[in-house]
Amino acid sequence: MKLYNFFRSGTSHRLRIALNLKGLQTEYVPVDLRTEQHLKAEFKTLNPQGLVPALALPGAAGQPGPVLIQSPAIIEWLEERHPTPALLPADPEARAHVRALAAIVGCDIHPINNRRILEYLRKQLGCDEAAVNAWCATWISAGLEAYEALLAADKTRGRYSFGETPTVADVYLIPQVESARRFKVDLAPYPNIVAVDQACAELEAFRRAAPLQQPDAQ
Ligand SMILES: N[C@@H](CCC(=O)N[C@@H](CS)C(=O)NCC(=O)O)C(=O)O
Repeated sequence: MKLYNFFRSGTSHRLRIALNLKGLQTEYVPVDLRTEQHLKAEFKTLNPQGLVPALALPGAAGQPGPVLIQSPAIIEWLEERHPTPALLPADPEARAHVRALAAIVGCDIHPINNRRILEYLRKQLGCDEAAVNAWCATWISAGLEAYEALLAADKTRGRYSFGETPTVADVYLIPQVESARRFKVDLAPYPNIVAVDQACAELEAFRRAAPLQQPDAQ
């Protein structure tokens, strides 16, 4: 499998964590967002949306296989194709809870702080860096505040966002915490999130997926 990704991309980071937790190896193919390689025709033949990550699967008899896009879809595919270790709990209500935690990050924080949105703020709306950072901090904080409240309310929670083993909630949360630090969001109001981040940092799967561990990190 070829993983088209960028070291500092949160969606790439979440997919790297999920792949590592499943014990799967991939060939790392860097797509540099800083030089807009993702917008070039070559990459758009893989993902017409021009966004990372993309996961190219091997085909039969040396032929190219399908290219999977959209990290939530790829992570669901991983869970279906490689069910062990499970990244979702068995109980349907618990699954809905874990998916909701992941969606706070995946649907409500990340999309509005994505590079192309920030570029629009800068170039079309004339925002300076202070305004862009304030935008990011506002929406990251709003999402983390809700995530923290859900962690605090879960009296049976273990070391991670749900239970005693990592789930897709952690897969989504940890890259968002990384990004929060980059945008200098104060994490002090989120002690449960900080504790989950520390628990995940003890796991090799999370450590190996970190942005600065990637071959294109500079
Ligand atoms: N919903 C997509 C979002 C992918 C996405 O936004 N990727 C970002 C990097 S984290 C990207 O390629 N951004 C390029 C840009 O905004 O120009 C997914 O989860 O895969």
